Amino acid sequence: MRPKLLIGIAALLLPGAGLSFVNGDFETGNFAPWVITNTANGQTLAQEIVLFDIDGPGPLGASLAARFRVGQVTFQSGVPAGIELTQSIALNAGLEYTFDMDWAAIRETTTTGNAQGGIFELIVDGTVLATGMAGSTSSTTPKYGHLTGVYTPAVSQNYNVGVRITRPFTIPADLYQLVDNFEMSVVPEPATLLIVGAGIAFLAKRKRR
Ligand SMILES: [Ca+2]
Repeated sequence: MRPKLLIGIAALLLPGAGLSFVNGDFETGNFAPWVITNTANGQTLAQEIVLFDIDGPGPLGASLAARFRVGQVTFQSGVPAGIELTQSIALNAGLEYTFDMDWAAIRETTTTGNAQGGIFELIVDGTVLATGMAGSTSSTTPKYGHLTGVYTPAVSQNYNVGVRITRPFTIPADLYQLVDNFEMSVVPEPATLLIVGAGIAFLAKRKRR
């Protein structure tokens, strides 16, 4: 067998290599299998799937996205609070995973900027891989962003992967945070590829005899 073919087969056979988010683009129209949990002193006054252009002037068009209104339950100066939106994904030790997602913050009608439209953190079991901050956000100054983060688990097990959305204030009337397009890719280690590749080559050789 040719080496390129071997590597291709090895990538397919590696456990977890083909896994990704389920309903990472929210096109089912509901949240399953995502789990929404409040952070300490955090809450959301909305959790819904709506049609939204997640990158505004960017190349993406409108599609279904997850929409929230997050913030503190009780005002606490300078302590961000809100929710975590995660799902359980099996990750394998030693493989390098890249996670991607899009976020936006917008006020529906209020033209006055809210000081912090939303803080978006890409998380794996609470570990922050990347952070995006909307900053001042109004109906005329919506904010858009993309997060990319890399994670290499030490242990093969299920991890809660997703986004933490918080604000250091209580929740104003019409300020929304939106997320969409959660994606995951994995780069198998060359050493692992070699071992799996050698195994396939060995089996292929035996079969020919
Ligand atoms: Ca979508």
